[in-house]
Amino acid sequence: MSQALDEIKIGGLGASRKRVEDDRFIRGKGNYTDDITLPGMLHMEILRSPLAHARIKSVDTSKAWDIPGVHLVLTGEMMATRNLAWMPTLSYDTQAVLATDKVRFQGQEVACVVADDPYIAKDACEAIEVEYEPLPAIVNPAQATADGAPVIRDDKVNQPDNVIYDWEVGDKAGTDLAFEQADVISRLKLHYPRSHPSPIECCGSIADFNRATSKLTVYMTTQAPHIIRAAVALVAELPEHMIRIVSPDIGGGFGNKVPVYPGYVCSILASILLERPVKWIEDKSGNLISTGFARDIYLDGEMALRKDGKILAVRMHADADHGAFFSDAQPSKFKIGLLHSTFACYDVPAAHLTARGTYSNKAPGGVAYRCSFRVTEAMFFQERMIAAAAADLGMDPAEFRRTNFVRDDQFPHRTPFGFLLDSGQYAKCLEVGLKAIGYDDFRRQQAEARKRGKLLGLGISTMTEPLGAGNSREYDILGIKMFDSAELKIHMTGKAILRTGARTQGQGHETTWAQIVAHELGLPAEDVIVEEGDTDTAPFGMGTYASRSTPVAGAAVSMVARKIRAKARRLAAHLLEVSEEDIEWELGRFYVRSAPDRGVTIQECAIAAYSNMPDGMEPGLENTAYYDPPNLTWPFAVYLVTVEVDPETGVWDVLNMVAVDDCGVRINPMIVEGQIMGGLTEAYAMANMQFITFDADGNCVGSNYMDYLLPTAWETPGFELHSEVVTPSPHHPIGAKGIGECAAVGGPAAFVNAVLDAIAGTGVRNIDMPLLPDRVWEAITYRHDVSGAPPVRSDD
Ligand code: MCN
Ligand code: CUM
Repeated sequence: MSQALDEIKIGGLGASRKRVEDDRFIRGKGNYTDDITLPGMLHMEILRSPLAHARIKSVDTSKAWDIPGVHLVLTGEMMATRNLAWMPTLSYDTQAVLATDKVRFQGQEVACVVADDPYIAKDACEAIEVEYEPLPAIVNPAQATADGAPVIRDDKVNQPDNVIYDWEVGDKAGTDLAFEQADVISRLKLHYPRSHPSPIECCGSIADFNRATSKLTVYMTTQAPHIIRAAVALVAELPEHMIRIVSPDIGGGFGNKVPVYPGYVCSILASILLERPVKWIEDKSGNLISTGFARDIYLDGEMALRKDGKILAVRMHADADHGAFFSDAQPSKFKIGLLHSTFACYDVPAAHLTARGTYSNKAPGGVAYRCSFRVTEAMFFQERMIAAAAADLGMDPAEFRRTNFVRDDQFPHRTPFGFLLDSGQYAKCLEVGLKAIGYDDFRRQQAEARKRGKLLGLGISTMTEPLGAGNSREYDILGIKMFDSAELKIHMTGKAILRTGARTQGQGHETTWAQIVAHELGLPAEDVIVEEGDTDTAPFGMGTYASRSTPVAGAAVSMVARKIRAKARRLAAHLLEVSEEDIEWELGRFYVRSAPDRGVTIQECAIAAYSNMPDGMEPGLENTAYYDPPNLTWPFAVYLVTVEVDPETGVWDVLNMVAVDDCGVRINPMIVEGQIMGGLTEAYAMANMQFITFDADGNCVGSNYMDYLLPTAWETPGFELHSEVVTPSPHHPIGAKGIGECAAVGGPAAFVNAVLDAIAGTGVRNIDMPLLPDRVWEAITYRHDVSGAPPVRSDD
């Protein structure tokens, strides 16, 4: 009889184990960057530009130096003497650390002050006198590429205009041919507005340079500590082994904490110059106006269709507004991230995508916010286009999707842009969703309500996301190949410590990685502690973003546990005095095949590794695994929303929302549900209320939390989640796919499609997000599309 452990009881795969990290978080015992205080620590504040585009005539810091308590005032000119006025970005561009020649966006870093406390530093910033000569501002790609447009990046040689790149992918000739044969051509044009990740904790760093040991320690808010270590080594020209990056608890990242920000660099230089720890903690508005924005992309596409509803081809153009510096963190090969994952879940025979990136007088934009490198934009356009095409064909949108989905027997499926989808059951997810929302019933109610002048709408959105960047053949950042790592040390009593190269920011790795170890080794999850974020102790890894942790670091956790199990098997054979071939494994225990009662537990093997190993065996029970994934994992989801729109005011309310997510095997179902709810909440906020844009002078409009609204439990609708569809990834060791971003990626289009469905018949094809009441009202009243693209009037 089997004596295997009950996997759920030990907190293994599939257990909805409570998050162990919450023990400290809910007691207020988290250790965030701002919680850290070092002896002799000074404080740094940044002076930011009030103008979007201006030449700097002079910077006078004398009054700031005179303020008691001020230790250092840094300007661009001083940075330049150390070759630090500019730094490289993660996309092979350069970014100003402190401005020297010009300011290029409102909120750009101009100078900083280090003082005894943050208040003195702030006052001293205000005492710095900067003389500007204003220049015309550019706030969109059309202005950037217009004749005679001022060149924003006149600091760069070989940059005669504002174009960063022109990129294309797909089959142009095949696509053109399909369009010639189409019965119907459907078109859609939209702007996916800027949005901001706005984590609750802002960015910050404490740099601590110790002259005696030559060691630089930086505590900072980064999702990718090892990449930062490499960047600091290159920018500050310090030896890598003398740099220790510690990323303590993070109060939400959402992509905002991937880039390298000037504040980090300035605090490091200040600490080196002053030989004291220097703390920089960004304020909320600094974070909102100057750190990595997402999206800001103009999408224009058309779809070639056959009368019966078959998609023949897709043609798309993207104009991406990157702001003043091209600082996206994304795989080097792909200029516009993974935008070409668009239409992956549909069987599209031919497709062609062109993309142009341009500079503007806005903060750097285009970083990923809860999405795998522009997948949000890709899926949003896809699902808006699908809805428009179904309407043009006069076909039911659910039926149109069903007709065109990649079928279950088509996996692995090569998309027209070259990705290889691993697995999925798309039609089944849709059926579950339609049933849950009561599709046919709702359509009847909708028709009846119309007769009474009430506007009800139903929106569908699907998404599939390429997660787990990536295989090292195709994916690198600045030439560093993308893979990840895990190190597992089993102590002699069978307790363990696991470290990975990822960095949790709230996702729950401390809980879930231990569950993978429990699954592989039968050690109770509570016997495994998980540590991430310290480059002196963690194995090298590329960090946590693009929901790559489960697909890559999580796979490394499985693999390292399997290495440990292989060694434990040899120890078991020795303890049981049989040959290794005669040993079988069941959860938590090795036994003799011919005598299942004779066995040893994994804990007995652990102590043997320290006390009773066979001759010739290296002692100890620890190992490291580096995992280079063979492919990306492709989760799938269907989101359905029903809304009621008030035609008098344009206000819309969510009646019901259903989410069907298939992320393969769920390590911790409760955490997965939390990730989905968080993502749906953000999706709702983007679609409904988050407004941040620019006026003609480049002023950031909506640059405060009175205008840029973060959703609370009050506004957020309820969600009904479904988990019955599980398609394991065939190439992931435990069949798991990523989930962290899916709902934020796929959610927005469901809301927008629902509102547009409610006002069907007005001829309106598009309203740009956020669907604020005045925009919806304008669309209903004047029966035209409503764009929210900048510039807007300052009083809007
Ligand atoms: N998980 C699981 N089973 C699966 C897939 C995932 O149990 N099949 C669990 C994982 O073990 C992990 C969590 O779900 O605890 C998310 O896993 P994964 O999808 O691998 O994503 P990452 O851990 O790489 O997290 C990154 C992702 C990103 S890129 C953004 S942005 C985002 C997100 O996670 N930022 C977040 N979710 C967030 N959640 C919180 N609380 N805070 C953030 O900043
Ligand atoms: Cu894509 S935002 Mo997340 O990658 O940290």
